[in-house]
Formats: sequence, C-alpha cells, structure tokens
Amino acid sequence: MKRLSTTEPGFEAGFTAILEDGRDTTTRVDAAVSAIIAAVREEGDAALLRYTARWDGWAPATAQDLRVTAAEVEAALASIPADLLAALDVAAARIEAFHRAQLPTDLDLNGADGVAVGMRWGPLDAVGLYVPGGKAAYPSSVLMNALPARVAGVGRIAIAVPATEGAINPLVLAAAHRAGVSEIWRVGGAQAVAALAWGTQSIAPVDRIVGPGNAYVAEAKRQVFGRVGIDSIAGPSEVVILADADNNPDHVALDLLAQAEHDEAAQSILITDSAALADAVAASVARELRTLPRAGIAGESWRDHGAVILVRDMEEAAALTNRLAPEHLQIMVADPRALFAKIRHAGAAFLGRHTPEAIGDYVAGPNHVLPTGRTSRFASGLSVFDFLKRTTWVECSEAGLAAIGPAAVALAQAEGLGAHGLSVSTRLHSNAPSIMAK
Ligand code: HSO
Ligand code: ZN
Repeated sequence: MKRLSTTEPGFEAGFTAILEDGRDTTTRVDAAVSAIIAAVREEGDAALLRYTARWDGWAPATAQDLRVTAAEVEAALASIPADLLAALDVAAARIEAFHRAQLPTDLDLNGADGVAVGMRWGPLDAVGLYVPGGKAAYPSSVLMNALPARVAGVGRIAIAVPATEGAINPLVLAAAHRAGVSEIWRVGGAQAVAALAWGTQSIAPVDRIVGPGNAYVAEAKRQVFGRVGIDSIAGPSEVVILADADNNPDHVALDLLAQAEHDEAAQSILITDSAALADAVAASVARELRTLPRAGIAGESWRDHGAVILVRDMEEAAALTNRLAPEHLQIMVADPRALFAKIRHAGAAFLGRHTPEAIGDYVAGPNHVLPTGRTSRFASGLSVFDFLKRTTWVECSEAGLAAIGPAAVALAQAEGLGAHGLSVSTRLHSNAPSIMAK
C-alpha cells in the first residue's frame, strides 16, 4: 500500500505512479481466438461440441445438450432456499424499477416551416449475454446485464455460460429466469462469443453481446465487434473513498477490502483530510485481512495497488478524484452532495456514511457494470441505452421542401453531386402532385 500526502514534495510523482499503474495484465490471445472464431464460423455446432469437450470438462453428444431446458431451470429454482430467492427478487425489482425510469421519450418537432423532424427510440432485436463460469459467475451480474435489456424491450436475450462438468450455478439460472431471459446455452469462451455473433445451426445470431469474461472472451468480443455491437471491455475493479475524520475506520477498511477482494489487480484508494483516520483505517485493514475468506486476493490487491492519500482539505480530494476518474466513488463526509457536486468523473457514486459500495453491487438499483481504468472520463455504466438505438426521421410538406430545398441544392452543387441537387430541385419546380390529383 502506498501512503502519500499532498503536502510532501514527492507527492506528484507518487500520484502519477498511481494514475499510471497498469493493472490490466491481460495476456495476448488474439491468434488463438481468431482460430476459434474461424472454426465456429465454418463448422457451427460441431466446433462448439468439440471445444466444450476439450475445455469445459464434459462432452455434449449433440447441440441439443448445449441448451438448458425449462425443467433444469425449474430444478434450480427448487434447490435454492426461499430467503435467497426472496433476496434475488428484492434486487431484481429495484434494478428493474431504476432502469425503467431511464427509458427516454421520442422527439417529435413539428416545425412551423413545414418540416417536421424527430427521433424514435427502439430496442435491439436480440442480445447475447456472456456469463463467466465457476467462481466468477455472479448472479447479481446476470440481473445487471439482462434486466436493462428486458426493460428496453429487447425481444430475445440469449445467455452463454460455460458449465463445469455440465453444471451451472443454480442461482445464475434463477437470476436469468427472473430477468426474463429467453435462452440459456451451456457454452463458454471465445467459441460462445463467436456463436452468438455469427450463429450456428442451433444458436441464432444476436445483435449485441454484453457481459464480462476472461481474456479469451474479451478478445473474442473485440474481434466480432462491427459484426455485432459489444459493451466495453471491463478491466479490474476500483474504488476511491473520500472520508473525513468522523468515520468508523472499520467501515472504511471493509469498504476498501470489498473492492480488493474482487481481484489481485483491483485498486482501493482512501483519500482523507485526517491523519488519524488514515492510520486507523490502515490498521483495521491489516486486522481484517487476518480473517477474511478472500484475504489472499484482497491482501495482494491492497499491497500492490492500494493507497492512502492525505489531503489538506476535501476540495483537494475532489480534484484528485477527478484525475483518478474511478469506477466507484464513496463520499463519506457530513455533506456528501456538496462534495459530489465537485466531482466530474466517476462511474457511480455512493453518498454518505451509510452507503457502502456493496449495496450498489446488489440491491440499490443503478447498474454495477461500470467504466473501469479511468474510462469514466468518457464512458458510463450499463443502462437501458445500451439496448436501445435511435432512428431519426424527417417529413417535409410541399411548402417545407420549398422553404429549405434551395439551400440543399446550393450545397449539392458545391459538392459536385448532380443527382442530389436534382432530386430536390425537380420537386421544387414540378407541380406533379397537383396534376395527379386532377
Ligand atoms: N463490484 C463489482 C460488481 C460485483 N460485486 C458483483 C459483487 N458482485 C464491479 O462493479
Ligand atoms: Zn463488488
């Protein structure tokens, strides 16, 4: 863990090192991935069966075995304790409601000049959601990815999730069911992404692929981009916590560790104007690391990427936060909204002393798929907008065309595009519509 103070001479160098901490250690797998995609495009299901047998530890006999049946989903639901299903429901209802409130309205500008213009929102037809297998399969992420698509009105949502020995985490199936997913395929890796993008005999192609995955999945999404849309490629998670002296150091410590336990490459940063709090939090982190189940991962993240930054005042804290542009930001001060007003770059903010980031991971409502690696400078978290697109429209009356047409003709002439000019001017000078009416 790095300790910095803005009053010390070496601060700028230390802070720059944090900004440039290249935490994404994705290995290069582009050649392997393009071979997998080529095989799926060429052979379809046969390639999926072969790769599944080779890498997922079970051998499907036919492509039908790749599809999770309704009976399997029912069995998964029956195997989950009622209180856990109820928790899933609390989360789903809140996420759904928040995303429903995001739905935009169409534009319909009825120009007095006889030219009406507008913009109409519409859902994508089909979306593929990749869900990692094993331990990285977060049911909460299934809700966060699938519910916005559902709320946007996407007709078909297909999930791809690798199954170890043929089995899938029942809570993932329950989350998919609750989110109204149409199809679940027991297939993973780059081959799953290829199948969703290009289609096979069994799996119909989708229009956009979202969801996290390992290096192969991320590279496959990059390679199918253009054929289909993709979401952003997520890097390791991070949190910045702004906290004044009036905080319980154990709360702050656990909030830092909640991020650190995701990944050895995760980054947790405390920025405070209280040296006493900084010391107490550092001590509490060390204490908690003795008992946390994922202490290995969290400890490594904290040691290699963690930081405690002492500032003169919270104004300075806001300025540093804007340079960090963190994925998650907790603001634990007396007037969090006033400080939040000074923040320009953060994927999601958690305001006050009673709002740990973990509440946003599961049940608050806003999406937990957020821009990492300082990309909140230009990117935003997942929302219904990722599953909607816009069609603009124009409708000219005869008088409207007469009013703005000559300007189009002049510009067409300047661009040397004769047919463009004529397609407008011929309408300006012809009275064909009134002849037809006679
Ligand atoms: N904090 C993670 C999301 C997550 N946490 C899922 C727990 N489960 C990235 O925003
Ligand atoms: Zn989390």
